[in-house]
Amino acid sequence: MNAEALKAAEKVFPGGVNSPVRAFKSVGGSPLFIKRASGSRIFDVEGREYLDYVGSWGPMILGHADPDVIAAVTRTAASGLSFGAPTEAETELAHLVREAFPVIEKMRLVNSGTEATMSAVRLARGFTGRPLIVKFDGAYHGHADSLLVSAGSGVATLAIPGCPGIPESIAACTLVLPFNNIAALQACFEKHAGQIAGVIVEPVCGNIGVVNPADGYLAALRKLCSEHGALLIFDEVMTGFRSCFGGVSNLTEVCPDLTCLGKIVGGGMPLAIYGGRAEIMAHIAPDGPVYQAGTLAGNPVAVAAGIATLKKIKSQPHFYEHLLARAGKLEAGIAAAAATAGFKAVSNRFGSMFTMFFTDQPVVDYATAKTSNTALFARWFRGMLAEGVYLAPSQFEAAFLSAAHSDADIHHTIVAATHVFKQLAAGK
Ligand code: HOZ
Repeated sequence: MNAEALKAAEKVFPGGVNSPVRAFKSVGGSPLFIKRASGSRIFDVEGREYLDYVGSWGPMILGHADPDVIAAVTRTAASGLSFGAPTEAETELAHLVREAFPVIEKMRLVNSGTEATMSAVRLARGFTGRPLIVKFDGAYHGHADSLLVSAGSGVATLAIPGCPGIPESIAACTLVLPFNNIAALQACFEKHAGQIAGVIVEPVCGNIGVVNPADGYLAALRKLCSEHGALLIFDEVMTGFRSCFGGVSNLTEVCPDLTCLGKIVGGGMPLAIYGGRAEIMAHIAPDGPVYQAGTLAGNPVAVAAGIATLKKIKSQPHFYEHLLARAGKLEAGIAAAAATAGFKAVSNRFGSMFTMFFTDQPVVDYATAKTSNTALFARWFRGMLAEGVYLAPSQFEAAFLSAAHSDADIHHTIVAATHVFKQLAAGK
């Protein structure tokens, strides 16, 4: 049983989980303990089947246990799990990534999104010789000290006001600004002239729920960074390969100096990437003095999963057309179900990821995301779970669609949503 599995886990793990977002703290109940997954479905230890819109928090764009990815991983694992030495497969993956992200001329493979963003920030400081970093309110770039200030994701979900353990001297080097507010950034650059090393941004926010940039916002960020000699860092860990074979930089033609990738690029294995202009990457050791390393970096099994995933996407010319069409249908169907039952809700979508907020105002930043009725979200989450639909257990996250979600899955989800909203409206 999930409740018993949680009790056992609580004896050995804080909160019974190995990442806080997995606990059902803000929605109530016991987290599902997963036994296996296949395609669009996950199966828990009670033998219940769920339509999964968490997708391991984003990586599983092909669906779970995709046969081609599993074959590549199995084949590669049989030849050895880790060498701590370069392989040709790493270069193959890098070429696929460069093809998708022309802004990444050179890159470094790491193990997690946290490592990628932490290293990109260090590189920005090392390259510019400046101390300050700008991030946006509610943005979550992993859990490195300098990026955990005013963070989203689990920090927002658990309403943790400030994280003990981060020295004030480090937090003070991170300046936090509202997203979608170019005047605030302009003023910040003027106030801290010559001190800002870089601006790190999720070009589409994912960790306060999905929030899209206003028209022209990213271009204005680019312009200000260039004018003030600061690097622009796109954290595309969530958005990379979510809407096209590339990321927000491809769709907007706004070129960041550095880009961070994770999730899909590792096909469900621990792999992430940071990279960008060759001139900047030349500062990374051993070419330059900015140090960053990893025993398992470029792990062959993770690289194999990444290559298999990207190649499979690439081999299907209409992959994103189909995926985005289904995502649009799902989003519209759920929004209509909420409206028909009389709930005020706002739905934000980027490609195949989206979030519904229970509020009557446009959600454009963290402040407006927080106007959502999180108690209602929790009831909606529990209702959907009872219907066999597994959503992220937090208002401040996204739902992810995979290529394995069929039209029948979408239909089933909309029917479930209609039923749940009707029950909620009836006060059940
Ligand atoms: N970026 C994910 C949350 N939005 C990470 C999942 C985790 O923290 O476990």
